[in-house]
Amino acid sequence: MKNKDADKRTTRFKSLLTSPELEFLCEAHNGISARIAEEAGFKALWAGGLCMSAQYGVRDSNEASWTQILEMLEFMADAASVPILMDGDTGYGNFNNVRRLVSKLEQRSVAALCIEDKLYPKTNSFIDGNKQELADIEEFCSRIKAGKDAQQDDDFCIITRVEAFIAGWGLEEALRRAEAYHEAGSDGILMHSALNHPGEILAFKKEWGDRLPVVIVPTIYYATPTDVFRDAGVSIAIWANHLLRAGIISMRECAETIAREQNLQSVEDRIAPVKEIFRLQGVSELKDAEERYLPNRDVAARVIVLAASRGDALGELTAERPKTMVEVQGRPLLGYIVSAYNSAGIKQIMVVRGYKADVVDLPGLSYVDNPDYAKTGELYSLQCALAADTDDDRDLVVSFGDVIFRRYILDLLAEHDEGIVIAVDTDWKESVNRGRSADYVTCSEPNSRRAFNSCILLTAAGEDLEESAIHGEWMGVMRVRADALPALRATVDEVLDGNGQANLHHLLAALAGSGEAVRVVYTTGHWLDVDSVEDVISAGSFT
Ligand code: SPV
Ligand code: MG
Repeated sequence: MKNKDADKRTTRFKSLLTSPELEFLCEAHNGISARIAEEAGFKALWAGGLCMSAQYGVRDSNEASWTQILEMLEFMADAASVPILMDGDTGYGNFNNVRRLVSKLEQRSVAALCIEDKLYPKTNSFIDGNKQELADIEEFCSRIKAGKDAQQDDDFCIITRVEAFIAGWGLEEALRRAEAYHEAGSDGILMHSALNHPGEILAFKKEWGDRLPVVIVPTIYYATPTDVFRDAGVSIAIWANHLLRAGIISMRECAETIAREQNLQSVEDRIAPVKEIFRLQGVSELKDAEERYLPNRDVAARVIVLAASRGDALGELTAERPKTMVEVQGRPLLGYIVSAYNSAGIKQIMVVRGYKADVVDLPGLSYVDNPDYAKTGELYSLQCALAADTDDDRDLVVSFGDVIFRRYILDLLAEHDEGIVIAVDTDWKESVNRGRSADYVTCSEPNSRRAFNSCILLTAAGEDLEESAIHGEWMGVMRVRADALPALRATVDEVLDGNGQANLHHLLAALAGSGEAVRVVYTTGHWLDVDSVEDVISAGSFT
């Protein structure tokens, strides 16, 4: 269950503040630093004005607007699950600005706010601190009261920061202010000091006792052993700027090195791998979510293109190259095939090569060779590819290196849910008339208007079907859904076992015969099987 009360970030922050233990907050200034600090084990984060403005490249003088800071806080609260204490500077104005700020922080799951008793626009405490003017106590108390009244969640905390020591006032002023803020409803006092020892802080704590939890920022008195704070009963110590300072050194070193060396070799091992960025961004969660939410057919399929044969009928045209590399208008057939797939969003294409394998070398494809191409048929090439590509989580499209087709045919195949879907051309008579061998099919129903909406299944396939039994010609494109891949693999092996020279129509026939539903999508034209020199010429007008 999300958002259980005890689990709320406000509640978690409040219990850190009020626990008797000394707790630590680490600075973070954007989403990725928030995640890094959380992973390092910090139970809460400090969104400090100094680092938040520095990451925008501006001064800690309210140059970044409060909404710009808020925008970044939203990313931080999304990136980390631990509570965040926002350094709200002076509250960006008077009581009215503070109450609006509190409600916006609550809306963005920021657990707590710290405001300091100075005037807007503020300056960082370490820049001429003793020239800084403090707020009127009564007016500042109205900021605290309005903030506390505005909060919806009882556990939202407002920490009040006393700048008396910074501005050069003494212990008495520090105590007077802290007590006034206590009475105004503050949940804790952040007592700041710019000395290089904890003298002011310890003196305050001694007088203050446990009236409210005390928070400190030991940036300048960094050398003080932490046990000193623990023994004094401090509630929270904030490491306020250390991730940004670490980043500055690392980034500068890296930038200077690669600017000087003009290559990346000497830095590569000293910087986080890109995979680490992905991990911090939570890329794996997105992958899981895609599996849960995206319909399978939207996951781009992978492709096997069978292109091992020479294409003897093309004569001289294939003396130096296989048919798939024969050029039409200056571009090989394979190029057109790849374009059709790419435009359907499919990039993972494996090509089975055989004849003149080394000539088949278009970039961006993967290749597997069928060294026995001269003695084997199409199905053996498919088996070679299936052995090399075992990624059966994704649908597979199989087609030929000499068949070009319009991209919409791929979309048609993807529309259906059956395990195997094939595109069948109803204009098969042309092939019969030309006496060319083709992969004819018989289906559960011939094409007709009535067939438009029915589920047509393949019942037989072959090159020598009786004309009276032919309903169409397979276009040489088939889509196999991931869950049908085991059946496909088994049938490929089985058919090849009986016939090493089997072609794909043998596979189709075996699948249909085995009861595997092979869905037929009827269509007409918009594809070309390049078998002859005339076909190459036609291909010129097709494209
Ligand atoms: C900050 O981190 O922005 C602080 C602490 O306010 S200090 O920089 O010490 O003022
Ligand atoms: Mg600050």
